[in-house]
Amino acid sequence: MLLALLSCFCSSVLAAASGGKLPEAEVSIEVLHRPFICHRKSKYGDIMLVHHVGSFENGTVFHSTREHGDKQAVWFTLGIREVIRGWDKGLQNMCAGEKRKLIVPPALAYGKEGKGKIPPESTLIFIIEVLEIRNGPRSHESFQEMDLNDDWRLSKQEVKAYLRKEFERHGYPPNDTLHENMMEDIFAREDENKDGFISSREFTYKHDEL
Ligand SMILES: [Ca+2]
Ligand SMILES: [Ca+2]
Repeated sequence: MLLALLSCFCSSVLAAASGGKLPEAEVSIEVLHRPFICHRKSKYGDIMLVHHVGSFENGTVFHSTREHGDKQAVWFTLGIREVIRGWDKGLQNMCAGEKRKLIVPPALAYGKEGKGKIPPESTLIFIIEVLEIRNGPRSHESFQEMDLNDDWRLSKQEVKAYLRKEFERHGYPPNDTLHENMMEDIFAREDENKDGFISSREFTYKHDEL
């Protein structure tokens, strides 16, 4: 978290030093298909299963999940920079079954350097189809599940109870020493104001850069 804050601070300093405001790059979103029934819409922290086709502006396809590799759809977490920023920005509020076309400028994709098959300064076009949306580990729902007494903050006992339950769920024997160490580790990282509780704000990912 501290690192995220520092990098954010540095980039705003750089932007200021380079002589004022850089226009924020935008991703263009076109909804190609939206299902009639939509039980939930994607939001930051959700994990999403998608098929996608990525191409350059000239139409050359550089990746297609249905054609390449193991031909499986891929899971990723929305909003945590696991994927390019263009996806984090462009895949919010989607329904399972929805299909979108995103036009992602280089600033929200692989930028000046490029990556692998992607040359520097490439605008990328994606057709993305969402197969499934689930609660990620940082979702509001997960927080509520951990917050046993509904006071909107997680105590050390609540975090330990959660760890014990998760271990059981995955078939591991409870291990108090391990739970204690994991809990201390979690609090060292997440309890930013060191008041002995993880607030819902501290729990949720920061999205400063999105
Ligand atoms: Ca609580
Ligand atoms: Ca706290």
